[in-house]
Amino acid sequence: MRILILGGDGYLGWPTAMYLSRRGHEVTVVDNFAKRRWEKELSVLPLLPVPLLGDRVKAWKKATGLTIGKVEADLCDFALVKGVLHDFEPHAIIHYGEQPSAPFSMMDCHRAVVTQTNNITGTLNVLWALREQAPDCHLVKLGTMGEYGTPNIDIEEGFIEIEHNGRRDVLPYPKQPGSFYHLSKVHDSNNILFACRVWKLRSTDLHQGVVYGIETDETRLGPELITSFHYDHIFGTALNRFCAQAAAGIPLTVYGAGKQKRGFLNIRDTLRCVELSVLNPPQAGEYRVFNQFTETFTILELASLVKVQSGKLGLKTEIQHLANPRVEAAEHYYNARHQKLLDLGLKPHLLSEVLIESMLASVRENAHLIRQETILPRVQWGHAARAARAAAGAHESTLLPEPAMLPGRAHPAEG
Ligand code: USQ
Repeated sequence: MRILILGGDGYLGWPTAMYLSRRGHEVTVVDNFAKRRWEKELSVLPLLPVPLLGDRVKAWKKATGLTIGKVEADLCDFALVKGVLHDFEPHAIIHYGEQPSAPFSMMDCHRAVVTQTNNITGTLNVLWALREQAPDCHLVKLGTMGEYGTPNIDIEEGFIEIEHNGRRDVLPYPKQPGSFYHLSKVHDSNNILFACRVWKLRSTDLHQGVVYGIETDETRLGPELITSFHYDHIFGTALNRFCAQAAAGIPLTVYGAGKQKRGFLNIRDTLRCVELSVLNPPQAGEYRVFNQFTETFTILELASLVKVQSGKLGLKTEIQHLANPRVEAAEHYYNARHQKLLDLGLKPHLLSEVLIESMLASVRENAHLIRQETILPRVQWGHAARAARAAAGAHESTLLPEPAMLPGRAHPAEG
């Protein structure tokens, strides 16, 4: 198939491009390198320097003989998006091309606007370009499990049957997201659902959990084929951060008591889920949601697993309960359905001790590159920030001053 990967220079986009190229698809990557600019702007670069897209594509050709196309384009430029679809005539588009961080979106007004403008405008442009250039093309959109929040009932896959005043209907599942980033995905979902309904486009909205992992079969084919690994407080996600913290001898940063529960998946399963979606497209006019995660853990369970495994490697790891910088339920019911991808044939790579050990070992090799000042959370969601700002006489930012601690001097434990 001819497949376009939007945001194909990123943590998941690049491994997806290689994975699908290796399976015989004609792959072209579209990216405007915005993520690389945000990383520089905030001084939160990935653990290892990531080769430029041009060099990655050359390295891929050298390693496999296969060609991955590349186009530099901003999805917020409609003429460019339309031009790419016109030239490439894709059978499927995989859309990762969004600002992916919740803390980034909660940092200040500017970043909240950047997140929502970039994400929502980009997706709207893709929808209009599909309508005009490729109405049969299948849009596989990366959404997030965070769209649902943590309701006190079971979470379904996108839709829920409701009985109200004696009548029944199947309606979009209620969304209670926890950041302006997660909200941007909800707005996207609504726009995509609408476009499928009125224009008969077809789309799979992958409500993905928190991804972990450094390696895929393709990134292992050469040092220039690595993907970006973030451990910082902006772009790093929970398990990846904990592994980096353990490798660097820093206490693990559990927010609050760590009883918040989330869905997780291995980066290898992200690739397979996307492939399964592409190979099994929906009907014209169909908008479907797959909940894309394989296991649920509390944050404290994850930290405890990392602590035990790092102990086996001779690392002495502490768990530190920080005051939670986010506004999220501290303890809650969480039971989310994730059946549809299993029905299509997904065989999950479940989190094992071996995997944590190999992640730890791999990060440990480069532990000297870890910049400790980027670890502690500095973006506050709620009133704590207001108080801190008032105390500092500042107005505009929820970014707290750079902490002087590490390791040893802890934020107050929340228990
Ligand atoms: N957390 C900690 N300590 C840390 C980092 C995170 O306790 O050092 C906690 C957070 O409070 C939160 C949970 O871990 O309860 C997950 O946080 P995260 O930073 O790993 O993930 P999140 O902000 O939810 O976002 C990530 C990706 C995003 C994706 C989302 C899937 O950055 O692109 O959409 O995971 S989900 O969480 O299912 O919405």
